[in-house]
Amino acid sequence: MRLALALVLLAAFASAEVFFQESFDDADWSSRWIQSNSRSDYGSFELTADHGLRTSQDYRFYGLSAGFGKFSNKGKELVLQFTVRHPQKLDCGGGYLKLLPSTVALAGFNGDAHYHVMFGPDICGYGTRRIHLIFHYKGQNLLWKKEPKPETDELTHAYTLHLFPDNTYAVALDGKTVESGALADDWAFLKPREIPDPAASKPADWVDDATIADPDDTKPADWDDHPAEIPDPDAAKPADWDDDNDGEWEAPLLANPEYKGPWAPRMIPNPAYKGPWVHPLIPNPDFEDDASLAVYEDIAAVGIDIWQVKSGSVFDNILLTDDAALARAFVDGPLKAIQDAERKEAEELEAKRRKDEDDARRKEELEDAQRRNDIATEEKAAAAAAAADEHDHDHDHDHDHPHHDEL
Ligand SMILES: [Ca+2]
Repeated sequence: MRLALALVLLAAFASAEVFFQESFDDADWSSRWIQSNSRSDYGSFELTADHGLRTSQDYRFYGLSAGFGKFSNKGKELVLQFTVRHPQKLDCGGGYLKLLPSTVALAGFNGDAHYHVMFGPDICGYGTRRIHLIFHYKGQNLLWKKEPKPETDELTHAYTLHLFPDNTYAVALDGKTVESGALADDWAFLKPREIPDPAASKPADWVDDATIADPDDTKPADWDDHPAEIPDPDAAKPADWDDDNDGEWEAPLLANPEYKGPWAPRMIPNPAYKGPWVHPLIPNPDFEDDASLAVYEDIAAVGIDIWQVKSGSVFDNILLTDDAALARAFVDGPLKAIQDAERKEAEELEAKRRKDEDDARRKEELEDAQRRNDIATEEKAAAAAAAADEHDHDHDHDHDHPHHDEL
């Protein structure tokens, strides 16, 4: 059915160019993907029952990639979309893809390999929860200045990167744009257009003070008439105070409510102040404009290069195309169906969990009641036995000490 849908979509978007598409729905997927041998202890991927690619071992690096005929996104839109699901409640691990050039030998693909773009969610504890979007540019991997949050629930989510030929971009999560803008604004592709003029410096006589003491303000003559502290008027000399031994009695001091504090002249705006000094800018002689940011002449493979603490993440529905409508059609159609099915499954699991819990509690209550019943029965039996024993004892007593009338 999915294949039929894919064909319908392809027919509807006949002009679309699909550079790579992978849904792991046929048995040949493993012939298309190359397991890296860069490490000997890579975690292995396995297919899920519903045909997704799942990480299957905890505390492992994963290195897998698939090549395709190389293409350039120069002058075209480029859309990279894929789904990833973390049903294991991912504590720490990557869920992103990389676009690779043909110069990377896929059999040795690893974290050091050159890549064009890295895109997708990255989660580690509560500290790292971001959608990564890294572009390689002139020898550097540029980190995104923005850090939009990924989904951290257990549903399948679609991450979509949309690059436009006018050096703008948009990133969507389940079809909803989470960030967009100019590449030059959100990554440090270009050097700043302007720099502070190195020939300019703050004049030595620049006035930094916005306010000054009012020279016309003078201290009132009676300002100091009220000291900070005064003797407590309510204090009385103790009756047993001995001036000879204790010295002359003085009342303890209190804060004086009349005291006005140290005098300071009022402040007024400084007529000489011209505002903070601003370093004048000049055009940056090192600035080089570039009309083709994030343009890659040789896009030839998609790679999964991640670390996972708790495995179970499922990658699927990878699409690399120049037609956003094709990506959109997946998000609006199949993705909604996938998520609905997963919500239903989660609800059923939850209902089953509750039922199992109820059953277990009821069983325990029954067993508890049975135990109490058994104990009561045992106690009753023991009491009866004790009573009988007492009775026997009485008889014994009778035998040992015959009644007087028997004597
Ligand atoms: Ca699939």
